Amino acid sequence: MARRALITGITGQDGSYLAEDLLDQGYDVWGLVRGQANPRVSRVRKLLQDVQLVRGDLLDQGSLISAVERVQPDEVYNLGAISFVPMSWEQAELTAEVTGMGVLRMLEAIRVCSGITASRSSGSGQIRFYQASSSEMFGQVRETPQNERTPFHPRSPYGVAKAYGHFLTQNYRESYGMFAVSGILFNHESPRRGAEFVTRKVTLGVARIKLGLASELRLGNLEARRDWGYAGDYVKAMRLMLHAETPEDYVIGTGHTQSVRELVAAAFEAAGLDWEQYVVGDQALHRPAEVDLLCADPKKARVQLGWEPTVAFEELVAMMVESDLRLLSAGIDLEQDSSWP
Ligand code: NAP
Ligand code: F7E
Repeated sequence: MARRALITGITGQDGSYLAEDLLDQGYDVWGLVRGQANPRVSRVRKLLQDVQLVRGDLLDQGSLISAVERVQPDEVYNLGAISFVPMSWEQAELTAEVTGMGVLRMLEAIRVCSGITASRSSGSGQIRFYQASSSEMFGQVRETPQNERTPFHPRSPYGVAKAYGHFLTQNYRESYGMFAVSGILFNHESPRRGAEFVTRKVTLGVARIKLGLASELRLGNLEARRDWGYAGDYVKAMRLMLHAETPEDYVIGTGHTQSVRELVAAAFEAAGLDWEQYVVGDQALHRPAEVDLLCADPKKARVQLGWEPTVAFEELVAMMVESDLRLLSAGIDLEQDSSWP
């Protein structure tokens, strides 16, 4: 019988790639969707014929228990979150509830539905759980590159909420013997990336300028450095972690780091433009506390999971610029269809 996966956050960037990957692997895929007017059709439209949807919200414990009872999953991927770091200062409590407490509610739904208690730990037919942890937990980094043993020093309410979810996942593994793991994923991008994140903001900005739809691009801190990879590669690592023999946490990234300035230069160059003529610094886009430098050490994932990134930074940027030029040239309404190149 096909393995059955339940994905929270299926309408997001990673949810859409993960659903495709699991369908390719022969899985029966279910996606948790929330709200009255959801799912946001842009990213799930093409999947609707293959994926089954179940209603639920990470803010609502009962809905998660009902979803797990209905789907009877073999694997749960918890990708749902408020994931935009600046929003976590504006709505810190909501971020704690969704991104942090949401992990507790999902783990409790699995524990309750599996009949696991402190004296009756998880058995062989257990539900395997993946938590979407983040390199934002490293924050003000203590060492470079960052690996699974690097201490956390989060710099935003988002990073703090992710650290809570990370330790809780570890705690459920140790307390109840659950197969519960966290992937500490560094920034990963794609043509389906939300327009608020810097890579997509830049590639959309470049496409607008190239097509004469805009004359400038306003950005915040150009000196921050990130380890940027391709989302399609990273979702494969999630599946590999749940197929490992033992439940362990893994750092997933490329091992290379670039500045926002380098990202901007590469994106404008991909469209044959000189970025210095168009980019305007905007103090309002700087964060209350910045994460200055992230760079992964993905050795454990390479050695133990056989995972490696396949798309280099320049290739990723060019892919996103090309995709946005195609979308905007075709006059596609970004709110409707942009996320599905
Ligand atoms: P994304 O595009 O922002 O997607 C977030 C998803 O969470 C959406 O499907 C959203 O659903 C869902 N969601 C929000 N509030 C929810 C709630 N109350 N209940 C249930 N679902 C809710 O994020 P992403 O880039 O795909 O990232 C996936 C996960 O990995 C997130 O947990 C993120 O924090 C984490 N992560 C991402 C990166 C990265 O670079 N992309 C790196 C490390 C970790 P709606 O459509 O209904 O809003
Ligand atoms: O910012 C700088 C900004 O918003 C990257 C999420 O997926 O990855 C993501 O978090 C850098 C920061 O991503 C603008 O200050 C400059 O230093 O693309 P971002 P993020 O904050 O790194 C991690 C791993 C996650 O887990 C998160 O969920 O770019 N920057 N100017 C800007 N950033 C934005 N958004 N907009 C600007 O105008």
